[in-house]
Amino acid sequence: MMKFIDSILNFFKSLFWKQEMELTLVGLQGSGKTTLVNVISYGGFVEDTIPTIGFNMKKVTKGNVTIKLWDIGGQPRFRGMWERYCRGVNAIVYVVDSADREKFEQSKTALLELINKPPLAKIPLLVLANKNDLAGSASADEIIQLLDLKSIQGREVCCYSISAKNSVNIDITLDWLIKHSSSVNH
Ligand SMILES: Nc1nc2c(ncn2[C@@H]2O[C@H](COP(=O)(O)OP(=O)(O)OP(=O)(O)O)[C@@H](O)[C@H]2O)c(=O)[nH]1
Ligand SMILES: [Mg+2]
Repeated sequence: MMKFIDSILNFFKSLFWKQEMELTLVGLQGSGKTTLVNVISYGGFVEDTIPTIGFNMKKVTKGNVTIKLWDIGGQPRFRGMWERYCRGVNAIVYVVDSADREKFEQSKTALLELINKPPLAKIPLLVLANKNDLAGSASADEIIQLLDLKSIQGREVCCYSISAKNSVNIDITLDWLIKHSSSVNH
């Protein structure tokens, strides 16, 4: 009986308490954006990702939250589109290959160029130091220092070390993201 009442309560809750959010994933090519989207939407690692040409959009539902994910190609020819797809989103997710130290400087420049665009002011930023399963990968603290994340002002900034491949810290990533969703009235 209690179970029955519980399920009825949950049903009503789901009718009235729905949230939705929109996120954009950016970062240099090969940092693991599409892999991360696959992990979030299918719950597992899909090996054969090909470089994203332009962008992909995926809608995922986690509990009462519907997340619209914009996954943008990281190759230089697509970087001009990053800003357009970041406008008005709940959060910008910036993915860094934490094992590719030679690219940190380039990654930092591309990030600063993006977030300094006036229409993107105040949008919360989550930096993900991906591929922490690889030897020699930089920790979250190192990424904060090397990408000079402390110098970013006027918005919330957070950095987690993750592995999309091994599903490490995907739970805290989703928690952070869901905290930044907005309520929708039904
Ligand atoms: N070891 C390891 N490899 C990963 C991880 N995440 C992604 N990769 C690999 O990194 C390569 C690039 O991944 P993608 O997800 O295609 O990268 P992307 O950022 O979408 O690249 P673009 O679409 O070109 O911008 C693939 O071979 C992935 O399997 C990870 O956490 N660990
Ligand atoms: Mg991709």
